[in-house]
Amino acid sequence: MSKVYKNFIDGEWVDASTGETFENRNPANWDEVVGIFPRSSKEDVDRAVRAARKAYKEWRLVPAPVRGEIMKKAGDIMVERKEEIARLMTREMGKILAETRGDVQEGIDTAYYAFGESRRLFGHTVPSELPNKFNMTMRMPIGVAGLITPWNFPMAIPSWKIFPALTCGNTVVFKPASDTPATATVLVEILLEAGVPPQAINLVHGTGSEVGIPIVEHPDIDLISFTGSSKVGKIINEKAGRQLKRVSLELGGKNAQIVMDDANLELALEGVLWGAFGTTGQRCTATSRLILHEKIHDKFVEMLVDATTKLKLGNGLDESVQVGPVINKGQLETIHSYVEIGKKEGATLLCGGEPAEDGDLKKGFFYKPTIFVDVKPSMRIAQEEIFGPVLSVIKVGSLDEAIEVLNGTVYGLSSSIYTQDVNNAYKAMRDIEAGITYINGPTIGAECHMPFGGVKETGNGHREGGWTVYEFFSEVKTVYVDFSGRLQRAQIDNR
Ligand code: UN1
Repeated sequence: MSKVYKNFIDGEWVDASTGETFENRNPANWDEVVGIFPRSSKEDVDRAVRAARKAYKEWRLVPAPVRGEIMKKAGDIMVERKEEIARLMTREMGKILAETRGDVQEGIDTAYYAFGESRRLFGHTVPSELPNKFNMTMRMPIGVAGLITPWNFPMAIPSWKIFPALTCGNTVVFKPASDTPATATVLVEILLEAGVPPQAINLVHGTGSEVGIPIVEHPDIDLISFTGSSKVGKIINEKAGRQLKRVSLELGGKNAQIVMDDANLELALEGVLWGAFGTTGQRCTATSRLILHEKIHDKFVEMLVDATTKLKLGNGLDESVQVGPVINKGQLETIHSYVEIGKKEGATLLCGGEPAEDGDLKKGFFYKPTIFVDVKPSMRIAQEEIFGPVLSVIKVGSLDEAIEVLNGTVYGLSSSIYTQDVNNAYKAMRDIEAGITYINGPTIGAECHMPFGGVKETGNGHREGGWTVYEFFSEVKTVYVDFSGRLQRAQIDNR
């Protein structure tokens, strides 16, 4: 019997008001049902928002350091349950154990960072232009936060949003991806055990259109944080914009790694293998373009293909496996359709290019790590986000050309350059159009206490992670205290 999960609304574990459910299956073995989940609707969202609104009245008045202690406790529980959560996550979305352990660790780091930050929600004190007057800013919570998260980082990304939202004094309505509802449920259980007031965190399972959109459109939700595709992000921004909601969007990427002729090639090889095929290429930050200097192109491609064809695919619970399945059948088909497009566009396929179906692999959705060379920057496989293990290699003649190619997409999330020349490195830091640039490291691997986000169609200017996400989840209030005992007119009485 598969485990039956529930929503958490208004302090109770409940079924969806529709009475309907959906299944969550293991992408490495589609016969295995991980759990049965409530398929919720607008009615459930309405109840969740009412509860969160009620809870906000008290939660906003709890001292931030006390809220922070609850986050610390949640981090402690995650430490104890790390292995169990990692295993559940691997079964639910496929990535290998080393990575699901990393995903839980990112949640733990984020909890502990929130604990520290809860004592640092700084405002400013600023001199007044008038005598006997005091000016300052304070950080205020905003209200009810609607948090909509993807399946590729089932613990880390919800943690990036929920911990700072709560630490700042907001209450939460949380809709996790319907491919990873089990990990999300564990996170909510942990927050409750740690002491978050039950109505301050509400979990509503279901689809984007039936639950996500009602959250975005709900007049009593004040802010939205969403991670997902640029296509959906634009719809959300438009709908939320009509109500002037604050919206943070973390969207697509077409991240590139540049390898210069002076690079340490062994290091660059390890970087691209991890960046392109780690998490089966299913990160917003995944390396999906490799920009090679012509002087090292042929040699590097040979090293790369050799190493790529040796990667071991399989069920992520097997510790010797390096690449897990892709998330579901639909995604497998999308990836394969891009491979067909690449071939038609005239790129040369060097390895992969088809589903992997040997033995047990056919029970799940596996795709062979794929490399195209002779890719032109304008080809669709070099422009569009694929979200799978497909790498497009582009040859260039100089650093300027490499940066121009790197910048030549609508996205701007992560980027990387391998070079041992300090001048190249600084030029890249300045001229690459991306929210994140790694020097001699792959495009993946952000740390939770640093700002995370992108430029252009990757987002709308906000940053997750670090101190910057606390700016998103709080509002600045400006306070003037006049202790002169008389009316002092700014701009007039002091002139
Ligand atoms: C994502 O792909 O959506 O930097 C997030 C990284 C991870 C987070 C990725 N720490 O690759």
